[in-house]
Amino acid sequence: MKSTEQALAELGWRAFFSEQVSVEEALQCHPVRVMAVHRGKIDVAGAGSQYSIAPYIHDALPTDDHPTVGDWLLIDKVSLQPTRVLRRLNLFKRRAPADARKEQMIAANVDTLFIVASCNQDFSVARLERYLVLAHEVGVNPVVVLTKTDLADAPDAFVAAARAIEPGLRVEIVDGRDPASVSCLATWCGKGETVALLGSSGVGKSTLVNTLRGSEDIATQPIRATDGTGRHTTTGREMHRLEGGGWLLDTPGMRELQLADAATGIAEVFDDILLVAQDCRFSDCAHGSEPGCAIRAAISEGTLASERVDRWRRLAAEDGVDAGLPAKRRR
Ligand SMILES: Nc1nc2c(ncn2[C@@H]2O[C@H](COP(=O)(O)OP(=O)(O)OP(=O)(O)O)[C@@H](O)[C@H]2O)c(=O)[nH]1
Ligand SMILES: [Mg+2]
Ligand SMILES: [Zn+2]
Repeated sequence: MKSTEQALAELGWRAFFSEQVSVEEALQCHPVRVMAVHRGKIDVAGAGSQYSIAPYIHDALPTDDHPTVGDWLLIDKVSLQPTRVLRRLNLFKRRAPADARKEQMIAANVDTLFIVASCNQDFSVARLERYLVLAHEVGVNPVVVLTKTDLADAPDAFVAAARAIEPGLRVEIVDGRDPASVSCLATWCGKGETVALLGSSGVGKSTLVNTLRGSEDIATQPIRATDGTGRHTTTGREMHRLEGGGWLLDTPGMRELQLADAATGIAEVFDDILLVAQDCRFSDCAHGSEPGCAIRAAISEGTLASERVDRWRRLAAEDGVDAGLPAKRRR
């Protein structure tokens, strides 16, 4: 029989979480991980137990502390009410599509992010960059997973376009329906590891989860023939267990990923541009018509791609950070 510690470790429990629980608290409460958030209930799993709690219990928690998928909650052993959400290793969030002033939590306590995109007309470098910015902002290791290699005439072109975004970026290309093809992803899915899948609708996130689990449990749906977009088949965020003990967090395809407070992530993904901008004559250069602009010079010399600079400026403007540069010391 599994010990409680073993069972928790398989759910992703580690020192970072246990260190947050005092001895008295450990006597009164037990930890559970949030497996899924539905409209009417939250599914949780603990050592040897799986159950749902009603969302009304949210009231018992401070507002900032609402649980999201991947969170660890402490549950009072007697009342079976959650007492608090444990501090997170990391938290994915975005601006809510309906209200830009609000943030929406996507997932917590993730070890690896699979950024899923497909090798068809839906492929977009700008979108991949957005997800990469998010991964860097959150501090989670990203892996770009390009699906539908079987449908592409020149799959290598998609891989090259993805690799060009960032030196050293991990890019895997798969037929998401083929177990042998997706086996390259198993390295990130070890016991107790949590992998979140993000990407547009129809790119094949749920298909990957099904294939990696060797089951057909999760609903998938063909994309629209007209424009290659998905049908928003998955509607909730949910963790799925792999036989080897890892966890895949499937999410609904996003129409748009509006970043929230992503200045750090933007600076990391576009560090090549920021490095060049340090040579602009003016520290507040907007890289428009200022004299001595190193960005414009690099574009005309062909060392920076103007499309990439445009995409950087768009993201930076959207994020509300100065598209110029933090002030630096000049000689
Ligand atoms: N040919 C081919 N089809 C694929 C591949 N991966 C996924 N598909 C198909 O693409 C369609 C969409 O796949 P889903 O897994 O539903 O996509 P999703 O990303 O989960 O979409 P949402 O749940 O709407 O976000 C399905 O018909 C899959 O069979 C692949 O590698 N090759
Ligand atoms: Mg899906
Ligand atoms: Zn400039």
